[in-house]
Amino acid sequence: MACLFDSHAHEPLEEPLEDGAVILRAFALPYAQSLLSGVHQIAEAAPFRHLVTPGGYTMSVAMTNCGRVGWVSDRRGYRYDPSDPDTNLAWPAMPPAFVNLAKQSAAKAGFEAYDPDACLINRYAAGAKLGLHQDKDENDQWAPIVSVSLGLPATFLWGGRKRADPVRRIRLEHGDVVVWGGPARFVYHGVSPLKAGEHEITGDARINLTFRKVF
Ligand code: MD3
Ligand code: FE
Repeated sequence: MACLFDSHAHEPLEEPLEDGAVILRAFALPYAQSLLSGVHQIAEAAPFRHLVTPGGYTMSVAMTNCGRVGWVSDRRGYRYDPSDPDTNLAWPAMPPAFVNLAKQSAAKAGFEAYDPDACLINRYAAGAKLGLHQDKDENDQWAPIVSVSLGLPATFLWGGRKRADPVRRIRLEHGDVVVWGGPARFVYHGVSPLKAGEHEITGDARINLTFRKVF
């Protein structure tokens, strides 16, 4: 019988990446169904949309949010907004399963009392990508960003503190959690164009949750 963890069989479940950053392989696996049903509920109230960058490009990744604030972008810039500009309603609350997983993951990585304000939900279809960037729109620059990968696997690009620093490629699979805090908070990172495929739970998509302490 195939082992649930086959794809990670030759890796430790906890991989330190650098000071402040750790991969928790398969840590979200037991919660995947519950997280995805949360995503579907959130998307009914706050539909996925392709945001426009300040430079005028439409992002290939579709996004929505839950929590006290949500990350949005338009021609005026990037910001955290307490309401969804598409509906003018408050973002849906973070489901308890989201909060619990974020807190547990942060604690495992050594960040106690994590209380995320926002969860940005990214949906990747085949070909969708995220160029190298830093996440700098949060006021708290020490609290970790907790990332949860669901569905199709992706190649995560992990660079350094400068854009020109060498980039490593890491495969992130269904259920993998990555915690980036403290000194690792401002590394450049991105996602290579998603390879087409079929996942038994998410179909043709990859879903990524990123929890953020904004205030
Ligand atoms: C390292 N998302 O939403 S998650 C993003 O897979 C984002 O959708 C990617 O980058 C995704 O901003 C990558 C891993 C991640 C997220 C945030 C980080 C790594 C990070 C912030 C600082 C350093
Ligand atoms: Fe990011």
